[in-house]
Amino acid sequence: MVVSREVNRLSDELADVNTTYDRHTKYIGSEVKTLSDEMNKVKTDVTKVSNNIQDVSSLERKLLIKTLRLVVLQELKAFGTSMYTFHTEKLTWTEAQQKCQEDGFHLAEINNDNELEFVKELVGSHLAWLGGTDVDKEGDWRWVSSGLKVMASLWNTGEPNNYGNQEHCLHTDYGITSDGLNDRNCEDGIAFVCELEP
Ligand SMILES: [Ca+2]
Ligand SMILES: [Ca+2]
Ligand SMILES: [Ca+2]
Repeated sequence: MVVSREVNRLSDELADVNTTYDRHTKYIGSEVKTLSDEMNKVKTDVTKVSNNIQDVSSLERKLLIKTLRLVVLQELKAFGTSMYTFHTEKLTWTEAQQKCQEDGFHLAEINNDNELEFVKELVGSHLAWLGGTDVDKEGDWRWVSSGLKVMASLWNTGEPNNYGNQEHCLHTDYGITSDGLNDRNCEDGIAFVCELEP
């Protein structure tokens, strides 16, 4: 009888050990699965990041080659810390801004009198778009690249006049009778100046 009781007890204990073992095995199995899922996620993230880096470096390479081309062709002018390109191709204000942005530039923003003199020299008597507009709020002239107000001293006498209620874009106007900036219909096609800030 004693032996049989002992056998029963041992057998119960063995059953307990087996249950505990099963529970632990299941737990470890699920932990391993979680870890392996996380590892896979990390691997995917690493692949994504490395693809992004490749995209960025190929984009930078393209921009660098474009910039070098401009330097070689002597089309890139430097003033202060910025670089500029002057385009005689006649585009609307929006098209001109897009063209500048393709090269990482924006339509030029005049921040002081010296920069104005430089741009004046660059464009000569060409009418050329700059990056100012009052399209958001009539009469509130702003540079789109910084959001700063356009200095009142930059305008030609009598401008901006918002002629026909249709003049919301800013351009250079240095002619026989003009010596400053003018507002004009943004849909007109004229030359333009792009600026690249550091
Ligand atoms: Ca500027
Ligand atoms: Ca206007
Ligand atoms: Ca005008």
